[in-house]
Amino acid sequence: GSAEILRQLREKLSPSGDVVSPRGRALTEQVFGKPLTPVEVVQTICHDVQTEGTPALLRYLRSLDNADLCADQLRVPADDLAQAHAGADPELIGSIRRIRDNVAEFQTAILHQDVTIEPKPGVRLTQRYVPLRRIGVCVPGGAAAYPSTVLMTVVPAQIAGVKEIAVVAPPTTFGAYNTDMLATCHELGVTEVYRMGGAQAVAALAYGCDCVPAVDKIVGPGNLFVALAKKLVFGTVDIDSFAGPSEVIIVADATARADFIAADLLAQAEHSPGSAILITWEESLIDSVYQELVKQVARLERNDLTLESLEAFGALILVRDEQQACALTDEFAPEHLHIETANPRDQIAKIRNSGAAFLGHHTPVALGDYAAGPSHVLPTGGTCTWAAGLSSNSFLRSGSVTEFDEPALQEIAPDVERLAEKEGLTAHARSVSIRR
Ligand code: HSO
Ligand code: ZN
Repeated sequence: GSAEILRQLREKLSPSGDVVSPRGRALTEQVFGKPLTPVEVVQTICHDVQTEGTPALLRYLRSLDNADLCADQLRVPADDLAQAHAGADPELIGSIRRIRDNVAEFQTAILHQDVTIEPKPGVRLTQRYVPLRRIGVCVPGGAAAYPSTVLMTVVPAQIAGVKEIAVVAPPTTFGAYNTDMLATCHELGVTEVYRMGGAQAVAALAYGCDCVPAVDKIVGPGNLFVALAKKLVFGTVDIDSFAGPSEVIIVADATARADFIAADLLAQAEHSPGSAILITWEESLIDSVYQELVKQVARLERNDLTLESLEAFGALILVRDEQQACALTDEFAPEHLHIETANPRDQIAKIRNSGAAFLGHHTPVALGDYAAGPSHVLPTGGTCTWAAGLSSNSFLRSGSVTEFDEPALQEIAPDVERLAEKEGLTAHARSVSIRR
C-alpha cells in the first residue's frame, strides 16, 4: 500500500534519525562514564558550558574533539586568516568573489522592506525590520571542508545588515584548520573565527563565555549533536531550521537523460549520508538510471561512502503518472526537489513542499549548493512543510510601530474601552478615556 511505501521512503529520506555509530556510543561512555542518549549528552554539555564557561568548553574540546587547546588558542588569529587568504589559489578567490556577488544580488532583492500604511487620517502603522546585532555560524568540518557554507550563511547575514558574525568550526583539518574555509572567511570580511564545534560550540555561542560573547541567533548545518544542541538553546537564542543530512527527490519524465539523473543522485549520496530518490512515470528510466548508477559510481572519488549511502538511502520509484509523482513528492517534502521534465513549471505548480526546487535539465542541485544565489542551508527530514531555508530575511526581526493623532484616538476609543471593560481590565479602558 502507499502508506507503507511512504513510511519506507520517509526512512530513506531521513538518514540521521537518532542513530549514533558504535564508535560514537563508545566515546560517550568513556567521556561521561555511563551510556547516555544523544539528548542526555547534549543536555550535559550545554549545562556544563552554561554554568562553568570556558573550562567546560575546553574540557569537551579535549575529550570529544581530541583538541588540546587553551583559552587563547580558541580564536583563529587575524594573521592566520590573512595568510590563508594570501596562500589560497587565486582562481578560488575569483570564484568566491563571483559567488558572493550572485548570493548578494539575490539576497538583496528578497530582503523585506519596512511597510507603512495610513489606513485612516491620523493613523500610521509600520512593520519595520531590524537586523540582528550578532549571530553565530556553525560550519561543519567532519567529513568534508565547506567554504560554500561560509558563503551561504555569512553573505545573507551581511546583506541583512548584521554587524557581528562569529564563525565556529571544529578543530579539524576539514574545519577550523582548513585554509580554503579560512580564506573564504577573510575574503568576506569575517574576523571572528573560533576553533570549536559540536554541542559545546553551540552552547558557548548561546550562553557566551570569556572567550566568545553570546550571540542572538545560531545558524548553519551540523551533525545530530549540533542539531540537538540548537534545539536545546532555542529560547535563549533564535536558531535556523534543522539542516540534517542532505536529501533530493528527482521527478523525471521521458525527456530526462539517465546519465544526468544518475549523476544528480550520486551528488546527493556523496554527502554520505545523503538520500537520493528518483520518482518517474517513465518505465524505461528505472532501468537506464540504474545502469548509469552502476557505471558512474565506479568512477567517483568517494565511491565507497557514496555507494554505501546510495544502498541505504537511495530509491528508484515508478509511479502511475505525473499526478501521482507530484502527490508523492509533496508527501515527502524533500529538502531538494529537482524536476527534470519537458515543462518543469507545470509540476512545480502542483507541489507545495520542498526546501528548494531546481527546474529543468540544466539546473543540477549543485548549482544551488555552490553558486546560484539562494542559500543551501535548507530544512531537511520533512520539516519544509513548516520551515524555510536560510535567507537574508532570517537575520531580520520585525517589529511594529503605531502612531495615532487625537481625532484618530477619539474615533477608535469606544471599541477599545468596550473590549477592555469586557475583559475586566478597567485601567486599560481608563488609559484611553482619560484622553477624551
Ligand atoms: N547539499 C548541501 C550543501 C552542500 N553541498 C555544500 C556541497 N557543499 C546541503 O544543501
Ligand atoms: Zn550538496
